[in-house]
This record gives sequence, C-alpha cells and structure tokens, in this order.
Amino acid sequence: MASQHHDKPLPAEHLDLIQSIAAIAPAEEQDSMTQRLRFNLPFLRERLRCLYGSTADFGNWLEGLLIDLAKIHALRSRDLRALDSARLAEPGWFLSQNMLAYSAYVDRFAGTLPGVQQRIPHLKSLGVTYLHLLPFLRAREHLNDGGFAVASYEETEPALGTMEDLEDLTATLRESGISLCSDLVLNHVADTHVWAMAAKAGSAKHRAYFHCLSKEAAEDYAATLGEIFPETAPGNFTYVPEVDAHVWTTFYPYQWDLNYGNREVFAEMACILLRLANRGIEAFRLDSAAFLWKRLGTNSMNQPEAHWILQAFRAITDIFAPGVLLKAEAIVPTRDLPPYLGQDDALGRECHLAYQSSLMAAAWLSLATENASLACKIIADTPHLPPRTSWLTYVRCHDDIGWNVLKPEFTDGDISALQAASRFFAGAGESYAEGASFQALDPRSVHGTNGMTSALTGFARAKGPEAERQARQRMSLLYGLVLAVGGIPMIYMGDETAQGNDPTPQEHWPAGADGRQLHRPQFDDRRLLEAHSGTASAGAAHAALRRLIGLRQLCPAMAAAVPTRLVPLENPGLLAFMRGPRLCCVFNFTSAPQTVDLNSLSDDRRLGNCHDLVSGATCQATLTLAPWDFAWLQAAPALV
Ligand code: OTU
Repeated sequence: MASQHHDKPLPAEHLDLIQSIAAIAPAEEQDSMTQRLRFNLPFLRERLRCLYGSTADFGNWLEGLLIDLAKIHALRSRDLRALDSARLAEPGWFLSQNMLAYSAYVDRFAGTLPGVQQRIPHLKSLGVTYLHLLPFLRAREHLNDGGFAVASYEETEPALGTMEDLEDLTATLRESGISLCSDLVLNHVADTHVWAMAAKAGSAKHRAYFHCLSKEAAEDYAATLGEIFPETAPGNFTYVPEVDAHVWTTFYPYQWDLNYGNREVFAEMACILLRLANRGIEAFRLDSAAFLWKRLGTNSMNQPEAHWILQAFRAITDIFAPGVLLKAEAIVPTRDLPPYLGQDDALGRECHLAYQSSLMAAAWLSLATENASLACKIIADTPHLPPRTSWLTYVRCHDDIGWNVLKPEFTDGDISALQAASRFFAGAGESYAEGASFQALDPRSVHGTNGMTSALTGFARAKGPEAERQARQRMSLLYGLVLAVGGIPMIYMGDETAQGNDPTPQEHWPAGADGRQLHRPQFDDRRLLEAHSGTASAGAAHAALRRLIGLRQLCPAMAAAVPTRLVPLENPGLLAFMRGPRLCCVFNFTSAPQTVDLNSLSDDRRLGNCHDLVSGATCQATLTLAPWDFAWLQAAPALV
C-alpha cells in the first residue's frame, strides 16, 4: 500500500462518513481504520464515481457499500487483523528474494484441502512461501473449466472439504510462513450460479448482472473480439432461451461474463472478496482481469474502466483487508501489462502482482528457435516495477503457453517464428519436445501449447543419459531465468521432480477437459520419493532446482525491488541482464557452446573479474557457456 499519509483536508461530509464507517470496526482498530479510510476513500470514491456516478443516489449507494464492507471487516479474526497491521508496517513484505510461489490443484496435489496440510513439509523443503491452489470453491457440476465456472463463492467444492477446512488450512499455512493464494473468478460465473439461475427464472435484477444482447448487438461486438477457445468454444456469445438473449460468454458457454457496468455486480464481488479474505486467503489471483469491461469496436480487453474496477478493489482491500495481495491474471502483450501494477495517478493503487506472461512465452520461443532476441526485447521494453509491486515469473502454469501475447511484437505480421515454435513443442520433426498445440487444429494458426515443462524440454523423448542431461539443462535454464529476472518465481506442481505429462488416456480425462489436461496430472509421489533418494532423473532435477532456489535466497540482488536492466549482446542466442550494479545473469538458449566477453557486460568492466554463483567458478575476461547453460555472475567486490 502506498504510504498512509494524506495530503489535503477532506470535506466535512466525508469526515462524517469516515467516522461512521470507522465506528463499525473493532475498537482497537478504529484509529487505523480511520487512517486507511482517510487515505483511500477519496480515491475509491473518485474511481467508483467514474464508473457508476451518473446516478443521483451514488453517494447513498457508496455509503451502503462501505457499511456492508465494514461489517464484513468487523468479522475479520484478530489474527488476520494482526497480520494486516504487520503488513501495513512492512508493505514490501512480498518483495524479498525469499518469496517463492507454487501452484497446484487441490485434488491432484493432495486430494483435499485437509490433505494439503500434509504437503506443507514438501513445500517448506522447496522454500515455498506462497501457495496458489487452483479453484476450490463449489464449481458447476459436470463441465466447469477446471473449477473456473464458479457456482458458489460461499461454499467450497464438497469433495475437497469445507469452509472450515479452508480456514484451518490457511491458519496452518500462515503458521508455516506460507500465504495462500486463491483464484477470484470475478469476470464470470457458472450458468448454475444463483444469479444466472435467477436471471433464467425471470429476475430483471439478475438479468442485468450479465450482458444479455440481441443477436445484432452481439454481432456488432463480436466483429472486433478475439477468441479464447476457437476450437472448443468458438465465439463470445451464447444464445440462452430462458433469457431470450445472446449472453456474453468469453470463455465456455456455461461461463457467463458479469456486467461490471452494473454497480450491483461490483458491490457483490467486493463483498465476496472480503468474505473470502476473512477465511485467511492472503492473495487473490484476479482471473481474466483484462476482460472486465466491454467496449464496442474494441477487443474488450485492457479497457481503462477495467483498471478502475481493479483500483477500486485495491482501495477496498487496502481499507478492509490491508494484508491481502491482489494479483492480475492478465495474459496480455507486454505493452498492456504495466498498467495492471498501477501507473500515473494510480501508482501503487492497482494490483501488487501481475503475471509476466509475455516473458514466459518468449523464453519458450527462445528455446525453440535458439534465438533470444524477443525475450531480450521484452525485458528491455518492460518498465521498472513500481514501488511495492512485483511480477509473478513462471515457466509453466495450469494453462497453455499463450503465443497470442507475442503476436504484437511481430510488427511486420510475420508470426512464422511462433508457428515454428508451436509445431516444435508439438513434437514436429526432430524436436525433443512432447507437447501439443492448443486451440489450433489448423497448422497455419497459432494459439497455445500444452505440456509439462519436463515434456516440452525433452525428458519424455530423451534416449539415454546424455539426452536426459540436456533436457534437465534446458529445464534448469528456464527456471534459472524465472528465478533471477526479478519478481516472485513460481514452481508449477510436478516441475520439482521433472514430472511428465498426464499419462491418463484422453478418453479417461475429466468430463469436458480440454487439451490443457495434458499438463494437469496427479502429483507423482513415486518421483518425489525418488527425488529424496537422489536417484534417477527426479533426483537430479529436484536437486538442481532446490540448489538454484537456495542460491537465490542468499542473493539480495535477486529481490524484486532491485532493477533488472537488459545487457544487449551481439550474439542472438544469448540473453543477459543486470540485477543491480554487480550481478549479471547470462543465459545460452542455443545447443552450442557460446563465449561471452565479460568486459562487454558492463560499461565499467567490473564484471571482467567475477564469480559465477551457479557453477561456483571464478571467471576472468571471458566466459564460455555450455549448451543451454547459464551463469549468475557476481562482480568481485570493488577494490577500495
Ligand atoms: C484463465 O485463463 C484461467 O487461467 C483459465 O484456466 C480459465 O480457463 C480462464 O481464465 C477462464 O476462467 O487469458 O485471463 O488460454 O490461458 O483463458 C484469462 C486459456 C485467460 C487461458 C486463458 C486465461
């Protein structure tokens, strides 16, 4: 949260409102609540007025919302309110080089929410401090997009446990130094959610929670929209007889986009967020954040109003749950990413975190093409992080590698490199990869790639120890990048033992599962046992990753707030960047050894004599990186 001082006097009616809202808080917190309201309420009011202020009763509506939110805050446990206070005192708590994320499905990782408690030793052994559990709220029955079609925000998925189990889990995780991150699927609800059911039953109030359009209006919008699932769910609208309208469904037909032009939708979701925060959730992954505001004639992504909505949610959490982080899940081109971390008059007032999705895709492209130029460009084009914000850096997640985020980088429209990468990772020709293209049955189109890191880097197809060593090196290269580039690096479940694709035959996949099931396997405990015994590939991969994590923890220059600056190199197969003045990270994305003139890495030649944290070697004048190898070069201490 930005510093809590406020710089100008407030009108009397605002002070009265602040006083009445603060009076709802527990007595011991009323002073702090007053401070938080004084700092955040003017901004919150301004953003909500921009969105909803056209009605005469806006002021009464806002007061009613604040009272509802304050009542939810008043139910927040003493433990969580103590956490809020601690984080108000240390707003940069999530920027340290010790922060490490892990992402997993509850059922595949641990069976149930209580089962996750048994996995805490494993998470601690990796150094995990932030656990993203994929959707665990009650989802639409049968088809539900892996839980992203939420049927109830007030209940957990019964097979995973109860809300009490969730509270127990967050408390145990917190005691273990691990913050639970949960998806907040705020762009859409399942068509079996009570709001959709009420709309289908004739409720005009709830019909207005959605975008229910005429065929003509839907066609007008559709003219400029993209498609998320062109093969499995083409289009963005679904005709629903019960409402006799074309409902906006960006994703699957059973996922109805919410209409944030309706202030009641905002108010409902704000209360849902805070109630879930009261269960001990410490970070919210704001799913599909880019899609929140629709505008005719545009792709209805990244609209200014979408950012105002996120900024309003941030102001609300800064007031009523200041210990909570907001993470934007906006899988969008590089140029559209920085605003999600707050810019200009919203600096420090939007999300704390955002997925660095274009760097993730560019790293995979670099591996396929043995050319790191685009990854270099993305690092060069990514502005320094605003204060107290961070990237979520990752190799893989539960979704596909979305190549679309890179298309705008090819200003000449020639996306043949992306097509080649998509084919490469689908295993074409001599490729070492064993993935699959996603939503792109037409080989000329390119959309996404599915597959576990291990399968995409060559473990599955490796014939013999040398091929497997190379696969492990490629995996290490990618994790060496996301661990060093700056942000909170994330391990996707199974990568810690180089676990492969889901071996389940497609005919036995969960109902409605799409191609992303390929990288959504059950956690392989046998490989974990192997890893702990140090034998075979699981052990080597596990040891390599844990070693890099340990090295990063010892390196303050790896903290998110330390600037990342590209070091341009002639060699297109190499990627290099500085982390602060004395650490230079260099990556070889090619299958051949590459030599680097160390004096070319810094203007003052201070890296001419350095120490590679990864290999332990001392390097002078030149560095030769083996195929797919990398180095984290620490300049020798300046001679005084
Ligand atoms: C997000 O997805 C989730 O991560 C996906 O698992 C869900 O299917 C989807 O929303 C709907 O809830 O761009 O910002 O390409 O990478 O849809 C939304 C498929 C997203 C996902 C993409 C992503």
